[in-house]
Amino acid sequence: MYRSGFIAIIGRPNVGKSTLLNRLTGEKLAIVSPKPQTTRNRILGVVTRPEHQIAFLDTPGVHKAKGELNRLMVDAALGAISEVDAVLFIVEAAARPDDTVEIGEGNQLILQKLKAARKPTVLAINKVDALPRKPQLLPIIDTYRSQHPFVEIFPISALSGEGVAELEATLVSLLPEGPQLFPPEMVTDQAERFVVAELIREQILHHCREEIPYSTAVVVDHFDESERAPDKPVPPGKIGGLVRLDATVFVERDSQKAIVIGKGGQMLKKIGAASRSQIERFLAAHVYLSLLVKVEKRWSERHDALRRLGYTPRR
Ligand SMILES: Nc1nc2c(ncn2[C@@H]2O[C@H](COP(=O)(O)OP(=O)(O)OP(=O)(O)O)[C@@H](O)[C@H]2O)c(=O)[nH]1
Ligand SMILES: [Mg+2]
Repeated sequence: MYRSGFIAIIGRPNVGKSTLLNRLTGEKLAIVSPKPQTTRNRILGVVTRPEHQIAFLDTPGVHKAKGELNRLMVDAALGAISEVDAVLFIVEAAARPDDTVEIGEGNQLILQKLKAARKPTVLAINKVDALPRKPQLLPIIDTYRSQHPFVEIFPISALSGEGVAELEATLVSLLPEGPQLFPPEMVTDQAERFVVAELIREQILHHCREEIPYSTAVVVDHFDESERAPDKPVPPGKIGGLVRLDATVFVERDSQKAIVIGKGGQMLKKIGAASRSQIERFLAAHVYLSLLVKVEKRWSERHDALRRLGYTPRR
């Protein structure tokens, strides 16, 4: 019996949702960073096995949204719950010195939505590798078990892969019987252009601090693949042809533009070099990358700008 269906990955910012999506699919589909609110769109990741196909939806972290971009992000995440066959709720195995567990506002909101949705839900407690003592898991499990009738609760590490296969097996059991929904070789529906913009944004997240990550958007203006190797797919690890890219980094204020460019252009140079090597690996091609920084005042608050920058709902 073949099973297939959609599963939404929901949780607070920074709990490791995108890391898990990448682990499950074996591909880097979603960017990851130690800073919260990294993911801004729903990201499809399809896992195809001989007995099943799971279409995972990675979502932005659920938080108390201030501002329009953040409101769209939280809507995209919570809205996904009603569109899927089952939900994977992720929390972090954060231990406090006295072993007490605080659920927190974001998780309370998610629990509320889960109750209303009545979808089969599995809870994964992620980052167990970072937990100093395993017994610290027990109060976390007990606390969440008392909050919701979860199908099952799994301690996992998206980083090391611990517990992920068992988690997948349980998730499959929640899907209906049915045929493949996507061609088996299809891992995502993201356009290369979008992934490239995300890879650049990931490097900005890694190189810049404070408000810069939250005020930055990236758009690829030109994607010229006329010199790309015609014999795609290029063998793994090999690189073929050249892709020329022009991208714009949008920030909200002149002061932010100065920081992203840096003294004598040093910061932008670093961001560009790091982005280029990531993009080369992703496209399996040599990349010529030209980066421009522009101020777009209050883009994260304005609907016209949000639409142009790709932050209105895609599905
Ligand atoms: N130690 C440890 N760190 C992890 C694990 N999973 C993710 N992380 C780290 O946690 C941070 C956040 O990971 P992401 O995958 O970006 O988290 P997210 O839930 O997608 O975050 P948002 O997109 O902001 O909602 C990164 O620094 C990851 O490397 C894990 O299992 N163990
Ligand atoms: Mg994410």
